[in-house]
Amino acid sequence: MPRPRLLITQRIFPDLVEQARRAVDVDYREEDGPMPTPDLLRRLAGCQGLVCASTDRIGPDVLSVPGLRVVSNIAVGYNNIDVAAATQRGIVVTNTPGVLDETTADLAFALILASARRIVESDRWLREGHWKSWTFFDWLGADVHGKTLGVVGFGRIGQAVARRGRGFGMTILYTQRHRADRAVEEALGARYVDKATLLAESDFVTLHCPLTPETTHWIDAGALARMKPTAFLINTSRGPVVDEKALVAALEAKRIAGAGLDVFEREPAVEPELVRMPNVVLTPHIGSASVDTRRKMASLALENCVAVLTGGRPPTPVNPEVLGR
Ligand code: 8YV
Repeated sequence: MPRPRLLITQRIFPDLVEQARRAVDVDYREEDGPMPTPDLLRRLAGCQGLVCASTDRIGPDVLSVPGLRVVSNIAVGYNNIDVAAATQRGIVVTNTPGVLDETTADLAFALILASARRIVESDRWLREGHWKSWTFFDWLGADVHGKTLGVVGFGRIGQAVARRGRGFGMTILYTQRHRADRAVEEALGARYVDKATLLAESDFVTLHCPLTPETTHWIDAGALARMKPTAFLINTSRGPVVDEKALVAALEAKRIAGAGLDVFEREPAVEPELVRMPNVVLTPHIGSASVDTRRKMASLALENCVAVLTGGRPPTPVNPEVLGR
């Protein structure tokens, strides 16, 4: 029996690759960025496992490679993978939930603080040599402590952000399809509200839902119109949850106060108007980007992939029904 073989589409920690090589053969693309599909299709031939990132589009073409058994995403979100097509072909899909919650929540809170307290804008101004004297009215921003935090999507990451909000004495509102356990609500002092209430009452609206047809453009012109003119929108989930053109229009019309955005509709492209706006903080999809967390993500993704290829059970499958067969 030849050893199973997996393909890793981009550069990760080399010692983790070496570790995987003890169990399976590995084709490792030691380059950054998404793997061009023709290369992916060519190199995947003869592999049974694929370890990819959310920048790799895994559609029916990739899933039709003969012998492919598992697609392991180095991400918690898996909207880059056609899971229905994978399930239909009996291919296991796995993701990396749990290991990046706190790191992503840290970034969401950093964007809340940075946008409210104008940290990036004032840093830029200081570096440009504009600081001649302290003045009473310079750089007045908004308070974060004691304000109302509206969490959209109250899963692990949303709850981790709510916990941080509690530490800042904030009132916590949340919305999602189903109400959370009462014990969770109580522990976080969080109140379940509908979309309209959350938008109308929150000083910070922070997005933590997965990207699905239902959440695409969840924040549109109508939603932005319901927000307070003093409110900020924070997005560390997926870009298309926000209608970016509607957001630009709302910011230009001062219908909301500002935004902190880590994800964009057409990454790596960003609306040029957003780049020019001083009241918007922009980061390049770095929600999970700490050394420790990226190690945990890559490690879990490899563990998932190797488990399937060596007859074990992957710890975090997305379509466990395939394993039951
Ligand atoms: C990933 C993410 O780093 O986990 C996710 O869903 O968005 C990030 O943590 C990124 O998607 C690369 O795969």
